Amino acid sequence: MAFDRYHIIDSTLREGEQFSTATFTTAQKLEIAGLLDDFGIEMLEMTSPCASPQSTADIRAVVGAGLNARILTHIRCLRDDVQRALETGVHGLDIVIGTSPQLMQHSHGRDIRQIIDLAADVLGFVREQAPDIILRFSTEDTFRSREADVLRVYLGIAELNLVDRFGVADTVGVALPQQVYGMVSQLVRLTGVDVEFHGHDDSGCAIANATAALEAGATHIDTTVLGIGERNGITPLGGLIARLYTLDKAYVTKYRLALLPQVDRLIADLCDIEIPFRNYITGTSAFIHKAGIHAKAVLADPSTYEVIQPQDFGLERQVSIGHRLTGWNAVQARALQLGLELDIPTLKTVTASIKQQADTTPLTLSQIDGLLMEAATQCVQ
Ligand code: HCA
Ligand code: CU
Repeated sequence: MAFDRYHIIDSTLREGEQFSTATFTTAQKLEIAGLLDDFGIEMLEMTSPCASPQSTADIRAVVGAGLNARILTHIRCLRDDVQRALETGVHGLDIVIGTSPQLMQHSHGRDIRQIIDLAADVLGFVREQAPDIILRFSTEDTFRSREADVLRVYLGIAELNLVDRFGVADTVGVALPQQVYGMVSQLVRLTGVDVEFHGHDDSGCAIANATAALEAGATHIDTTVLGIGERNGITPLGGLIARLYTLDKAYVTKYRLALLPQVDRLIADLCDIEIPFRNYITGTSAFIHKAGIHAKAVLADPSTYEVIQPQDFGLERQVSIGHRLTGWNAVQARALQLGLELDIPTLKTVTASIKQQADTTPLTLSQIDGLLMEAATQCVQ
């Protein structure tokens, strides 16, 4: 299990740029990179310098910012791409080539033997040019590739002793956690090389799959802020943090958790989208308790219905009161916040009144406050 020695590779500046509404300026990339660096992300992956002149300049700019995070760029398995990437001064190369039948036929037209030969040539070229650069080799669409093909490629490359890390990618979001566990544990056992997992979320398993990868010994997980990426994206940074936090908070305390709301907000604003209401940790409803039974228990001890402590992320829980599912304990808590000490029969009467009105329309907090004040005045009289 690699939960206590994993690194996050945040790819908001690469996979994230492939999200439908993402086009970051240089200044925005610097702002994102700076904030993720403050958060404590260990590695940031950036779009290939071959994508456009601005992409090349942006890598130089982010490398020049002198962050603690290592800056990686994502390139095809081609000598020319390596050359262009090395010229930017980047700290690491993430090299990728497709191994699924679909990609072998429609993307590069090579068979498995030719993929191994090409990778040996390109990875050897990297080491000649930049002996110390961080070097990762990954098979795109790993989980629709034939397992025998994938293992042949990785074993062939592991023998050459050129790379620091292998990557497995669930490019179309079809893998199940058990499949990810199986593939990653085989790679760890057979090659002894560090393994990175990159998982898309087309069918909702991206966080579970990243967790399975860590359980199997993966050392690096790819994320993007809010999960942005091609189609509906990849493992979201906040979602991975939530998953690991609930296994053991110690797995995530190396990060500055209180910055997460700012990180999610920045990307939502730059992409002109909302943070989804049900988002992990930062969604508007993530810490709202509603039903009377829940509210009562949470007011007595938040851990009854809360596995994540909002204050660790600079956030606050809310107890929703003005609806038909409310209970007098929640109403009492609000009264006490207002400095009103009402007896239980009075609180129950106010609660009954809230429920009756809320059957038609939920009440606002100020309407509830009005009812409580009124009840307090009547008690005094
Ligand atoms: C891509 C595909 C990729 C690569 C992942 C990786 C994927 O957009 O180029 O290199 O680990 O999902 O396979 O993002
Ligand atoms: Cu991807």
